[in-house]
Amino acid sequence: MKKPFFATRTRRFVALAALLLVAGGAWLLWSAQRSEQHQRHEALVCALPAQPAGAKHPGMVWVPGGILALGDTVYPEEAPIRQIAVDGFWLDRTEVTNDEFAAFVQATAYTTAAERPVDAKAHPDLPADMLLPGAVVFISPTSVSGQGSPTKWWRYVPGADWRHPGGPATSIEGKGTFAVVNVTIEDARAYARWKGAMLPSEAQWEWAARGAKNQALPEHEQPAQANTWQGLFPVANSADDGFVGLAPVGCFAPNALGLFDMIGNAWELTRDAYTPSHAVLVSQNVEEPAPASARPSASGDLAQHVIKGGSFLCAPNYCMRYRAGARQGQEDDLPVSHVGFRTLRLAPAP
Ligand SMILES: [Ca+2]
Repeated sequence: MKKPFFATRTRRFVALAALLLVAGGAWLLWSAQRSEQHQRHEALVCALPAQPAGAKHPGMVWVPGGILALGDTVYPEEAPIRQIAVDGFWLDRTEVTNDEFAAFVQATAYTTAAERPVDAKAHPDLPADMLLPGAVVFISPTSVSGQGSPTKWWRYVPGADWRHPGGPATSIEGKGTFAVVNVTIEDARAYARWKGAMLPSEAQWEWAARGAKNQALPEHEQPAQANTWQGLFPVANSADDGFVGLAPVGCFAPNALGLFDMIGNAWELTRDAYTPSHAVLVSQNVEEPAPASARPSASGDLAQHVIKGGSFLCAPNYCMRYRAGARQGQEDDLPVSHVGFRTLRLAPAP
């Protein structure tokens, strides 16, 4: 039987309205998401949750002890996985910020390594312009050619330091809550000593990043709640996480312990000397080793310390080091624009 014209027209109208409703909803959702991302691009401060009044160690969280499965299976330097006991400790809930570092510099008149000439004796082969005070800065290449070579995106920039993260023409004005970068192990140690704290060992750092859990099957996916690199490194950064470069601390959800940005944003210095695997376990639980020097080690390599957590430059196609078990060596006297730190305190549990 032929359907009445009116009923057919009504159904068409209802179908069209439903389609428009769905499309409109999708558009609104997309707009809201883009708007949120846009706002995060603009963010210069991300609010941190209040800590209880009378907190024993303000700005720190308690990390209970346990047995850590140290390491991972993605890159050779993460192997072998070792079981290691870690005692409890307090850890900064964020990376040290520019404001916090500025307070230290103001109180002590400290001059960072990047603000001093490079030790020519330690680096006899460096050209004169690389002996000037400065730091190594990431500069995104404009062409895809030669993108396999780090020299295409890392430049030694005279005048780059913690106050001028990208070089003399840049500043940290308005970026007091951003992670401090372009600091060396010596700088980080000086700050930590001033605070009555120390740098975490690799094991302590990794245990905290894992939320004080012995993870039998660590995650290898690029995390959503971290400032990393989305797109094809080093040429295409879609910044879906809201940030092309560094972010203020605390813009992403904390881990189960309340620690922010353990993964991504800035790499974090540890107090452990770097070795190319966990075959020889150097990670210390409590001892602070003697200060390192930039002189070549017995093997002839420049002394390095372990950095953890990856940075805003970690991408799936190049550096899947946005994982708790990932690690890298960082030259002791080389300030870099993606390396910062946080501090640890050995004190009784709350
Ligand atoms: Ca990012």
